[in-house]
Amino acid sequence: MFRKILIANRGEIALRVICACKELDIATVAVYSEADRNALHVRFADEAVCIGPARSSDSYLNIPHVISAAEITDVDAIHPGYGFLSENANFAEVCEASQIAFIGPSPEILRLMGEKDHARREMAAAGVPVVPGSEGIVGDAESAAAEAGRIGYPLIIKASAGGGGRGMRVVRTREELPPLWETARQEAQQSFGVPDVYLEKFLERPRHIEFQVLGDRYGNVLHLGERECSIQRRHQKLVEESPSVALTPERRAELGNRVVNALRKVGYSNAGTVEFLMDEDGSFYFIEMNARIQVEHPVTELVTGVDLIKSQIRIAAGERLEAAVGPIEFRGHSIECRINAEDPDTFVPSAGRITAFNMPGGPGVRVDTAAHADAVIPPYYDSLIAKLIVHGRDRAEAIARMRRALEMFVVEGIKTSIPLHQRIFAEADFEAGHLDTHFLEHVLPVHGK
Ligand code: MV4
Repeated sequence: MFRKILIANRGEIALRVICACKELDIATVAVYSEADRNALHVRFADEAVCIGPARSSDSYLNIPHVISAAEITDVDAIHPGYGFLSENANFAEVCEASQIAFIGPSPEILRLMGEKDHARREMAAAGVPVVPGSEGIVGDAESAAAEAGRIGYPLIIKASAGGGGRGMRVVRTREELPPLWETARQEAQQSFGVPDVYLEKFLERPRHIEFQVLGDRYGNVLHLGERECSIQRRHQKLVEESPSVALTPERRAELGNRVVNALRKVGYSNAGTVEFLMDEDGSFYFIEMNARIQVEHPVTELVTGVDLIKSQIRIAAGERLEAAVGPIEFRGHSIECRINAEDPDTFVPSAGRITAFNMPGGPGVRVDTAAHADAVIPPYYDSLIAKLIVHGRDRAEAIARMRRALEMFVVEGIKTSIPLHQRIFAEADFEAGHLDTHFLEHVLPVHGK
């Protein structure tokens, strides 16, 4: 097992990784930017190294600075958390070259999954249903038109290097294709440095459902069920739950098996998430794979009993899957609300000092956060300040717990999304499980777009 791990991240996920290390009796090194000197991940790590100015590109994204911190503290592994360097194949390669274990998939897998058209082709070849679309990237306007004619309208143009919605364009008619194909390529070039785009049939009102997977370094892979993440705005998820009300046990087993078999074929190791869209008619289509631990991993932890971060660490240290994961027991229902430091009506980020802070507790409630009374939320990073996660014997109990926990969650001094979550949990459609990716626009018209 590792002796010492550097956590190349900040906020709640850095603290979450520190929790796992403490339970495994592994020493921890925090890295921090000048804006995070007084952050809790710095306080609770055994050692801490400042890696640069507030801006992410000067600190948390600066590979030489992170590797230097790892070298001088003599760690044997780095946990990248999510975001920042977590899916950066070059970073994983530099870690390997420096004889530091990267707690995540291999650089080859990171590269494959980072090129969405390649991931799509690989998963289709391995028996996972994908959205009907183009064979790889479409390199010129003529082949785009030909492919589009074959796929039919509406369709969606996606950047191969994209993710999180950037570089996407919905095309409704033949006439719209040439200009939108051009702007999508320009946006892809600007955002990712690569102009490559591909085409998919556009699904109008899909659900977003993803499978959590774990693989070891010996070819073993398992899945830990799904998460329903349909409630999102501008590709930022707001509420996630497990299990999804849209899946029967048979369907879950069938899709889960396909996912596991495909990832065995590609040699996937460590934690990952396979994203699907579910059509109105119940069909499932793979869209992309996230080769990292995700923000919403706690809902899977609460319904399976598995500690995903400890599993990641054990797998990276060379343990076999069964030992690394431990017993799995699917039980009850879990829901997470992402509490953001932002105006609940306009979604404008709200940085500043937290003057009062009360976290809910009691049966079935978990809060993952690095926020506290008197903490200053800097304006430089993601606005997520806490994850409120509940567990209940069934969905109704989980919803009741979330409602009372939201009521008992007090954050003063900055604006938060708590009031928005309270409106979501008051909706009849939410209670009935009638969800799709347009839920927010239709249920809360002011919050559309
Ligand atoms: C789609 C889709 C419909 N059809 N792909 C959004 C984030 C990225 N992971 C994939 N996304 C989507 N992919 C096909 N073939 C719908 C979404 C989508 C979406 C698209 C445009 C505007 C808002 C959206 C909200 C959620 C999902």
